[in-house]
Amino acid sequence: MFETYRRILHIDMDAFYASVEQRDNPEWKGKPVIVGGFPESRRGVVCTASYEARKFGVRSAMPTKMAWQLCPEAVFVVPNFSKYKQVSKEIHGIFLEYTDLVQPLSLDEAFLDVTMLFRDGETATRLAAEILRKILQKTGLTASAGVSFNKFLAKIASGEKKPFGLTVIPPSTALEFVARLPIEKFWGVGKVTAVKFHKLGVHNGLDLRQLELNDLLRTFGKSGESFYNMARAEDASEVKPDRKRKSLSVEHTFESNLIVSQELHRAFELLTRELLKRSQNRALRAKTLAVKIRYADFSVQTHSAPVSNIFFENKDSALAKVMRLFYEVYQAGTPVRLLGLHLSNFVETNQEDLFSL
Ligand code: TTP
Ligand code: MG
Repeated sequence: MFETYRRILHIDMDAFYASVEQRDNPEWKGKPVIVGGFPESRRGVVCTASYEARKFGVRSAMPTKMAWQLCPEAVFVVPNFSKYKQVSKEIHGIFLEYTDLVQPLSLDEAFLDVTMLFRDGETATRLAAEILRKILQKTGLTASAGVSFNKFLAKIASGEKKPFGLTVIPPSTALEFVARLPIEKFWGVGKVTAVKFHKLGVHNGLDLRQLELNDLLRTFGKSGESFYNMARAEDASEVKPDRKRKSLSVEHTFESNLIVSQELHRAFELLTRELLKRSQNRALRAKTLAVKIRYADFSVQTHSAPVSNIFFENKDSALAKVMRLFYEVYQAGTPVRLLGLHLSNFVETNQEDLFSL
């Protein structure tokens, strides 16, 4: 029913702080805007620059003084973090409409694991486009998205066509993509590592792929293995959601509507397994379980009930509980388009508790 490779999105706002300032000061639109410490202060650095300012060579982390020399006509603005945090909240709210598997990396970017929502890559791409549109609608700001089957590639992809770009790296082109990727773009390659690689004659992914695992381990320690994997377009790291999440849901839209009871049962079996896996990964126990049904006519029904510890300890009793809730409200014989499970009212446990219970 579900494909074997994952669907990961990486969403990153374009020239984030500067775009917020341009949005709120329309007279600055289309102009070079630099957000950072004031140029008079010797220690000020640039947080970010609008795309117009980047044409002059202005970059994040550059001393503001240097930015001022490169682009004296720019509008210099001090950062207003509470405003950026507000926008950040709004975009994360949008992500959470789709999945709980959201891992924020900073105020303006996050990974989303949408594997459970779809069967084909094309749909994940459409979802990414929908999210970009929603962000624009709700915040008036643009973001860029990367879609791929692991975090490493999704993150690289989102940077490929900025601003307001969407890039997909499917499994069929991933090796070729990585082969051409400059070594500086691999995760964990800073200035020092880049120099080491250059000395070894490694300038891109293809060069990197020629190195043996043992050599990489010897030269780079633990990171050697991740370089070895990335060169092969592999990255097994998971999207780790914010632990403070207060709810967890899994849902699946079916390609053709379900009506046969065995199919419904099978779908819930997979959803229940995924739900338990995710709550275990996150060492979370919920007190409330809800079942969601979207019928073919798009009407939605939800039904919830309390759950006890046994739900998390035994997958058969978990499934039995799910099926009981479902049949309490299901309009028998009506075709179903989507099924979902939702846990809420979390109490945080730690891994030790999970095993000793
Ligand atoms: P980025 O996403 O790295 O940059 P950006 O959103 O400004 O531009 P891009 O279109 O290339 O994604 O960082 C997000 C915000 O984080 C950025 O707007 C300002 C802040 N930031 C700093 O304060 N200092 C830094 O060195 C960097 C890189 C970012
Ligand atoms: Mg950004």
